[in-house]
Amino acid sequence: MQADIRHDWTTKEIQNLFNLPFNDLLFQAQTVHRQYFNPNEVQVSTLLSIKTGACPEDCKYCPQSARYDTDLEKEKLMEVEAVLEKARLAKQNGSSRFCMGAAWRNPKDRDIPYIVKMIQGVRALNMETCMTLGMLTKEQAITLREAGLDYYNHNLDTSPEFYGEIITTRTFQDRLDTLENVRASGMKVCSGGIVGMGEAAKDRAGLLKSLANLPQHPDSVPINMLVRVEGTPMADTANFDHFEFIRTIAVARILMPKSHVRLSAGRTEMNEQMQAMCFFAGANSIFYGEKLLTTENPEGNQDMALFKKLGIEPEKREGYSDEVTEAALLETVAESQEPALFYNAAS
Ligand code: SAM
Ligand code: DTB
Ligand code: SF4
Repeated sequence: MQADIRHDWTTKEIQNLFNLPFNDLLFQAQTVHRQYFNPNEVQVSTLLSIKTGACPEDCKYCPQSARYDTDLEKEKLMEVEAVLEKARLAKQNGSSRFCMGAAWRNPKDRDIPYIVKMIQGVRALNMETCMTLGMLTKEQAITLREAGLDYYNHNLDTSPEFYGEIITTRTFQDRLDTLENVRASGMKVCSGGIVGMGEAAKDRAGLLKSLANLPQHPDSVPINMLVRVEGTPMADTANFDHFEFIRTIAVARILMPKSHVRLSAGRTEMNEQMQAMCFFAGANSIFYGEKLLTTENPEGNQDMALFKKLGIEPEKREGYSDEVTEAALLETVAESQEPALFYNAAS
């Protein structure tokens, strides 16, 4: 019997899942995971920052906000051809999805023609396209969809109750409105959040409840562990308990059985065993490549070495005719002979 797809989760039910004995929670999550996915496949995407820094928003975690002094090199919107060059490289390295992010509150109408060319160019490489550009109007969402954008990432970030502690320049409702515009346009929704920002356990439950009770579950749910960047108000936030992180992945898997749950930012703080536990808890997507948007990510060969140790293969795209990228990834997996025992793990 397959787990029901529900949109009426209560806070109590979610807290009860979080409070299960660890083994019971992981067993339940892995059981649900196997009902909808091959447990030995993980989807891989590459990220590129197409416009970096000088963002007018005040998200307290973010190195790209103009309000914090983070030593970041600001960059204007990249040239279309430079973006496509990076996409070609990502494809050669085995990625089948290319995600482009901009440090904007929202795209301006003058940016849209360039954005459209980027989408069309990446599509022409036979890669899936994803963008995260801030808030979108209905019309902008339709334009991006018509250009061929497959996914739009827009995170809820945290619970509605904690949200005001983290961002004051846009509301939680603004985020829900953008998600509604993306959904209505027919694009696939990627939406998740960040843990480890000093939120309470009830806020992690509140974030997952908000995601799971959307009219449709997001197709992808990135769970980020806060990357503490010097100069941001969150630089000195306490270490986040790794077991609580794994529990968050497991509960996301149980609440949203058909969604790809992405083990997202924060992996350079996690050793291989921790990441393996996250995959067991139901994470089945990662960002691949040495950089996220502005911060470090594990090297691609480390990830492939880990995949090899765990018998994981990169997920094949549905209806995907071009075998080149999968072949490239599998070759890298085969070549990864001497994997590092740990990433930049403190433990
Ligand atoms: N500016 C757009 C926006 O905010 O929607 C798109 C880019 S923004 C960097 C995308 C997401 O990255 C944020 O919503 C947040 O969840 C995540 N993020 C940013 N900085 C982070 C950090 N230091 N640690 C973890 N996740 C982070
Ligand atoms: C998401 O949820 N995580 C990614 C992606 N969506 C765009 C971004 C993580 C950013 C981490 C901080 C940085 O590299 O700037
Ligand atoms: Fe700007 Fe996005 Fe960073 Fe917020 S998360 S400061 S909107 S780039």
